[in-house]
Amino acid sequence: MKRLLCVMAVTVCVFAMTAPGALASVPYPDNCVVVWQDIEQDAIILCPDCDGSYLDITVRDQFNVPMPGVLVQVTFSNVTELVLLQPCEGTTDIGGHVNISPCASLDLHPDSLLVPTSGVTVTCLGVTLVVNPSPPVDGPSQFGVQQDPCGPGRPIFSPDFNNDQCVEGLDFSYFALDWLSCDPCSRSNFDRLCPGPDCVCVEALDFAIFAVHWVHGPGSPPCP
Ligand SMILES: [Ca+2]
Ligand SMILES: [Ca+2]
Repeated sequence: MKRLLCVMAVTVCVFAMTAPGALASVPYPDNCVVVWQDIEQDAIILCPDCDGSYLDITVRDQFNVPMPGVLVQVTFSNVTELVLLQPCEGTTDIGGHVNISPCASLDLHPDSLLVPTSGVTVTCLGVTLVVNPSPPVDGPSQFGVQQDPCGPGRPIFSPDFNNDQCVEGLDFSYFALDWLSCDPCSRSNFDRLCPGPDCVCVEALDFAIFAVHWVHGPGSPPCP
């Protein structure tokens, strides 16, 4: 009997030691929400001032409980022209929520007239939450990420074409070179639209988006 009690006591101790680990919270992708916000027709627009498209992320565990204080990281792939100006990551708040706004420029050759595309992966505590996050359900959906005519992944636009981390005159010269051109995948076709009966893809609405970011750059004042 004494021996049986001893075995039971050891069993209880082992269970008590292992149970917390077994019940530890881990991010559970099916319970997480990751969507792009402030995008144009599924295309990502990134600015060196970090005020372009952003990822709206909520992390929940296997019990559907929000996970506060966990680091979420975003990585881009297959886009050598993208220059991230700081780590693309953030820590969730008490509700398990974080917005991550990539701060980035492009480093395009003047002759590279087409927008680059990229895959995007969001991870938390070593768990992949999602690959190629989508816009909100009621958001833009002109192109699916798999069948985007501009390439695999999502188009990555930036009004800072030349990676001097300032949206200024040289960028305007890139835009002016593309003005009234006819290619839906033009690096300057920020809204992805080619309105009207004629093929004009880079026009006033694209300039309006470009102008929003004029003289934007990191820091304050943003541009030297
Ligand atoms: Ca620039
Ligand atoms: Ca356009």
